[in-house]
Amino acid sequence: MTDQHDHHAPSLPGWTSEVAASLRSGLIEGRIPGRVVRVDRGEADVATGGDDVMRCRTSTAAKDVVAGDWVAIDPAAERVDAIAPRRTAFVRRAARGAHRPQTLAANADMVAAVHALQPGFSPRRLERELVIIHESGATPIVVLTKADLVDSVERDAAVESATAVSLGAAVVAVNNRDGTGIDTLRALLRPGATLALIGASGVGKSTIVNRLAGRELMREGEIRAGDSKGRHTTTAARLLTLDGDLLLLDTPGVRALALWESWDGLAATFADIESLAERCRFPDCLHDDEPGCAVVAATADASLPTERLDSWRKLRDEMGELDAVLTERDRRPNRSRPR
Ligand SMILES: Nc1nc2c(ncn2[C@@H]2O[C@H](COP(=O)(O)OP(=O)(O)OP(=O)(O)O)[C@@H](O)[C@H]2O)c(=O)[nH]1
Ligand SMILES: [Mg+2]
Ligand SMILES: [Zn+2]
Repeated sequence: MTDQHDHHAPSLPGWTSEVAASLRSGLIEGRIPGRVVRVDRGEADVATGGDDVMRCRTSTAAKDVVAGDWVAIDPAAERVDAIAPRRTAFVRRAARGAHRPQTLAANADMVAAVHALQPGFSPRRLERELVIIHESGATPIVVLTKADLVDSVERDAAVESATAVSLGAAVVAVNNRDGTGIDTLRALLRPGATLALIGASGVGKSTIVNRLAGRELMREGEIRAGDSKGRHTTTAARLLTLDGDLLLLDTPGVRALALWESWDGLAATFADIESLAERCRFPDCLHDDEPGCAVVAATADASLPTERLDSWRKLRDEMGELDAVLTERDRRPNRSRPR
């Protein structure tokens, strides 16, 4: 290790005074700051300044470290000792049926929900992703790839549909073959800010990284005719620094995105429903079959698409079921307590 680590302004990807403040308590004697670029089989690759990357074990307190995390490491022991509080965190439910969260990316300033135009764009999946992105604290953007595989009518329809459900988020269609749209996407990035890319396997996340970088930093999936099945080319999330200090966090494709507690994210994603709800007769209206429901009324006059209300109900119920289990679990210790 070098001894040139200045704790006040190290040359780390995305370092800010805010990060310095969040790490201060972890930087006890002998510890240095770092940013996790990759986690693999319980070991973390940590950027420690310049081009230095140190492979570290993790202490018990830091075993849940993920790519993008700011950490305090013990360079002599090659060990991550503490994780700084996350400014943003992209968190899903570990698996349907599991009652624990799983963080896929930490400290992203923006998260791109990446979808392929071919075999087809799903606004319902996008809404689910937007709930998690809003809950994460990051700014959502939507990227529609493989524009070369559909005609312009189909592309424009998908852009319109994505724009309608993302309420003001930037929507960019790209063709990774000839690079169309990549400059539009690049213009949304800021030096020092981290863009995480999430989405199903095979939609082209790593290819976007390579186009933005102008060289092959990440392995891309092979083209197999007649087979659009996910092949999971990227196996671990990875933080990359491009020239110009643009930070990208490429993640492995995920098939299912079950929701963890994301009530604020749900409200932000469905701000249209939230604002209609202010005119419901009952302040605790569930927008199911209550009289005087302004949300249901809006579907009747087509100002709110029925599929959107259905989507909202589905996500609400999914989280409601999780809530019920978690509440029950929290109550259990009290029950066995002697009266
Ligand atoms: N025609 C076309 N193919 C694309 C485009 N973008 C990506 N691909 C191809 O789609 C395949 C999958 O791309 P990847 O970048 O590996 O997909 P990924 O989202 O990173 O997949 P995982 O790492 O498995 O999550 C590769 O064969 C790419 O060359 C595009 O805009 N047009
Ligand atoms: Mg990939
Ligand atoms: Zn209502």
